Amino acid sequence: MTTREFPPGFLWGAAAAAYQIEGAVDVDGRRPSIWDTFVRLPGAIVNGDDADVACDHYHRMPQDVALMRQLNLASYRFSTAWPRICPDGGPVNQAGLDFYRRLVDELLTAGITPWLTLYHWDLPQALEDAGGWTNRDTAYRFADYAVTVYDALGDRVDSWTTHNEPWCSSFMGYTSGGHAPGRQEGVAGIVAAHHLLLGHGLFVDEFRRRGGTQGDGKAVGITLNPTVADPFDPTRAADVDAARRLDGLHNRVFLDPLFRGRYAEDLALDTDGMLFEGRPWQDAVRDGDLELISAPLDFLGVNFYHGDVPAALPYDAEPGELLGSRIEHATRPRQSPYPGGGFVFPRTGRPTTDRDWEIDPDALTRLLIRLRDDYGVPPIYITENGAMADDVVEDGAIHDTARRDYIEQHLHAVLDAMDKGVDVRGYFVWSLMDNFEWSYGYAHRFGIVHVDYDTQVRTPKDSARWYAEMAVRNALCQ
Ligand code: IFM
Repeated sequence: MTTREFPPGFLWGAAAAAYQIEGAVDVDGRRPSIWDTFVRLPGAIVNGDDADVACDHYHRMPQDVALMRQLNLASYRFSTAWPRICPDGGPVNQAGLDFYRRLVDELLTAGITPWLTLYHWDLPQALEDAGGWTNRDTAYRFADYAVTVYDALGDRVDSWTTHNEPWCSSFMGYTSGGHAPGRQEGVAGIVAAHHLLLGHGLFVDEFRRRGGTQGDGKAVGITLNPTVADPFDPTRAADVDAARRLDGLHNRVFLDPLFRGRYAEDLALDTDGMLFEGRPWQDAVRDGDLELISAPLDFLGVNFYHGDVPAALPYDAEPGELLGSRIEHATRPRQSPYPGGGFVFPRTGRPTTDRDWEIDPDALTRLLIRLRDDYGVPPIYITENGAMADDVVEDGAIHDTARRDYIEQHLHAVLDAMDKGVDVRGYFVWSLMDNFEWSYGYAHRFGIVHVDYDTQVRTPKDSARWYAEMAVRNALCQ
């Protein structure tokens, strides 16, 4: 048996998010979020699914924590629901806050470290009605909400993440329209991104003012979903430029303000002449914003599933040659999430998951090295990684070998980066259990635990048993 060990203290966890698992959307004072509205738009979600019940985690939380313990998880990454805690974005709803108090207490009693994310895409609908993330005021409302959660749980939760994948909240929500709130307004995605970052910076400032420091065991960070952008044909100048633009609009639009205190110049050139409400997106950036946004962080969360290999248009593709063409999509029209677009994603020939995402663990290693070399980022936690698979239940068991292999390959990729000196401190598999996969509804399963949505019975898959064993050994063993 060959063994590759992780350093002592490496954090083994699993992740989930409020809207994807909780259900109970109108219980104890919760009010609608943008996703409650979006799921009801015709064609927005595959099969017309909604998350009204989801995994009913709100009512089954103690049993779910017991399951985490059974799986030897050292940490559980969850998000608090803004529309439970500040239902219309304003006054605090004690009953909503109490749910997370109970969750945190349950986790601590089980010896599981809570890893709390403040925003995983469920903006209160009332705030969207006032302009959502394109309205600067939303950043201040976010900071108020985040401080409320910190003041309530800061004595028991050490690790605080502001946003999960702000690229999705901004570019998928306001440029592509494929995610809630479903707006398709070009550079509105960048304006939204800036306000998400501002909200992040405002909370980090409050966190420090309240004495949140690593010396006191408290840590604050953000989770991004950076990609590796490789040109489809490295000898074609247009593809090389497409990769540069993709890198700008996916990675650098967040990494530069967070870790360099500025926006990249080529982003301005790429978006020249594209206006939001008649003005350049840069008008959203006010004096002092970038100082707040670039305040030092204690960790960076990295969510990784695949790299991206763009080919510039015009690109002649047969049906089925582009990634994503083999899966069922929601029927509501969506735009490219990249303002200006101009590129597509042809298959490179690599194997794919059942989600039609190409599997390229080496891209994760390269990404981690780049984050260190180009941005000098703080310690990294892989806050999401995992695979969607069309699982089959056979005699009550789920032999999800492809998911297990995917996780194992990516853990090796993490170790490869660590061997080259990158400071990675933990790994959270996505996801603890099957759940509401946004515009794909329940059709796409990512869990290491199977959920029967008719009975709510949870069944650990083979990947969960394997992961639990690796977590105890703190090593990959073959
Ligand atoms: O389910 C999502 C999660 O909410 C954010 N990161 C990607 C996952 C899989 O698509």
